[in-house]
Amino acid sequence: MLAKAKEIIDLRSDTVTLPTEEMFEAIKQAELGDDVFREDPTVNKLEEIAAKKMGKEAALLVASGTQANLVSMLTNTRPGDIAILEAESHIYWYEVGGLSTVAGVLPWPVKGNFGVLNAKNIENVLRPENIHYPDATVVCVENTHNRAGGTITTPSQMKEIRKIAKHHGMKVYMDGARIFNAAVSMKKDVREFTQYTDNLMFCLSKGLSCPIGSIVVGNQEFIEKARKMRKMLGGGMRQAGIIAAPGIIALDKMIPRLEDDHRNAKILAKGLLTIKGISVDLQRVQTNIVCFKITDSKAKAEVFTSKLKENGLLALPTDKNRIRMVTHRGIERTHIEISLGIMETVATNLRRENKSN
Ligand code: TLP
Repeated sequence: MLAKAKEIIDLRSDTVTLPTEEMFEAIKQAELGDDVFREDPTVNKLEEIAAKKMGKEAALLVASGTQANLVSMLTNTRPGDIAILEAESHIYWYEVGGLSTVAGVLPWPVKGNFGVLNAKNIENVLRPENIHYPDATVVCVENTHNRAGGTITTPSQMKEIRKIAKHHGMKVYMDGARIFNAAVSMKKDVREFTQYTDNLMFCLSKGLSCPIGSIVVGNQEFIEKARKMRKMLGGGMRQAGIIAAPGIIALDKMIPRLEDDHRNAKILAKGLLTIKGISVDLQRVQTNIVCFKITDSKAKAEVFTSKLKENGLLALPTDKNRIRMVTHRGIERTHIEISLGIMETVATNLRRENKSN
């Protein structure tokens, strides 16, 4: 008889979540049409629901978060413009430079406070009109901020950013891949955040458990142009209702449960605090992401995560000595307890090895 395979605990990302049974059923039952002709009723319904939920006029279903950001940047700017963004933002770090290579935009990175921009650090990089300078036309906010560890830009901070952006004639765009995590964590309606943006995107395929998809939201004119940009990028999809059907369930049912992920992330972070050789800033654990540092100068994040993997625990190294763990629907409290046990063992073993070397 075959031994039962040991369960792998996957904390690399909330993108690993699988669709629910109800989502699979909805995919099977979805009413379909050709979405390039705007004839897919399921896509049309999802876009309508998404726009309403975000307090904007219109929405557009796209393939991924990266495509959503690129479509939005192409729509918000002209080649040669400056986009002001946080120095460790996803658009700047992880999107293969599409902002520059495809949209022809000059990224102007600004260091935020744990990923959060403010009026002062934006104002510091703004320059008066001058024949030499490109136009800064958009400020991008990432909410929650991935590399900073899921930190939230609050509605009042958003308001401040909007004020300075508008004062200087710029648009406010939000990479809201995980904006529902921010809203749930602060117990606020998501529109309290989105009201300070001109347009934004959010992901269906992360904590909301959909297999594919992100949504760009904004006014009618913006979405019309974005639709064309999506087509240009090869993102015009046909019977995309099979993607939209689980998206409708996600927006209807999957948002409140993000609270469980936040609770588990806090338990994980507090547990990590007790492990020798690991440091974590609890203040930064605001949603479902936990970033921690390996403090032993000889230990490397890559080595640490490969040892975790040998023990059935998956995590992502994000720097030489930093590791990221993300909680999601596949992770229960018991998984957190098992993970902490594995972390303790690996940390202790590595300390011993480093001492004897
Ligand atoms: N982030 C992924 C990886 O790319 C790192 C993850 O596992 O967190 N904006 C933000 C803030 C994101 O975190 C991500 C995905 C994206 C955009 C891009 O979304 P996808 O992966 O759908 O292209």
